[in-house]
Amino acid sequence: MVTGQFFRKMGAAIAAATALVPAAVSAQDAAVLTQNDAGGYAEPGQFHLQESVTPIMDSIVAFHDGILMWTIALIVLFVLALLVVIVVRFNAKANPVPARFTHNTLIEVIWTVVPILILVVIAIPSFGVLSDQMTVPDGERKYLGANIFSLGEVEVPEATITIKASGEQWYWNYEYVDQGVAFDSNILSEAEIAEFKPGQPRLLAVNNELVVPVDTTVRLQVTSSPTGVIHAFAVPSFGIKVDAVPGRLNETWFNARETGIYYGQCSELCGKDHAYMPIAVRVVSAEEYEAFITAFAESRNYAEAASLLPAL
Ligand SMILES: [Cu+2]
Repeated sequence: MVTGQFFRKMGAAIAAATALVPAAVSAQDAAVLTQNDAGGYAEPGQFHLQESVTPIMDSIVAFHDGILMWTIALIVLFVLALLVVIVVRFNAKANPVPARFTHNTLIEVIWTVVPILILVVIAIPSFGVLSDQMTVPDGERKYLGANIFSLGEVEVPEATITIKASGEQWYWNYEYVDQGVAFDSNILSEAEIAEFKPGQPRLLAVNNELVVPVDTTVRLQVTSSPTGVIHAFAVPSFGIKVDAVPGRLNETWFNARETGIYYGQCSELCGKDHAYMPIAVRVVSAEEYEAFITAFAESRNYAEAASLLPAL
């Protein structure tokens, strides 16, 4: 759709214009960035959203760069113009005798109705993206993808893998539901990163990453330990964020198209170590995943199975 494309391009231009200050990236950071070149976490000094690797994040980026940035920019310009008019025409010198009226029915109706219309225009694609996130693909349903104005553009294959992420105090537990095997994922200290996973980002690197195959639809069930508290599972590059609630099984999905490690964080204030329970999802090739999951299901030993994957 031509208008959709135009709006998206202009929106991206506005977003880029706000990022005039270049990101200050030191040589050390640059090394880390190349290692994770798929953009699995926010870079130092970053503007704009993290790089997208899923259809859901594509639609979020399109929504943000398109209709949302346009709406915001036009409202800002309009308010600025009103302020300029007021300053120039209605200052004490230019307008010594002010008008005495206090009501104007027409203008009051307009400034009530127009914001409602703006919200409706924003809400329609927003709810489309939201329902996409919440509906696990069955192979039939169409998804919005990078062009949220042409409904039904992206096809997503049926979910073939089910993973249950459970928020614990304070780390994540992941279960490969089909195989019935689970493991804990804990944050690494800076010393541990230097020793075991050099180059991985501070406060985001974990000992055991969640391993998933590329180009595969993963059904993600999210919950919290029965005696625990509410957490939230969020991975920005995937465009997912779901509450992890004790006694409740929430569901979302992702289908990552690039290999790499994608980081996220608990996104519900959950207690003393809320900031120290990062999420790391390692997307590998189908063959690598097959070797990993077969070994893990057999040995029930994560470290042993993960040693089959290429070194990080
Ligand atoms: Cu938490």
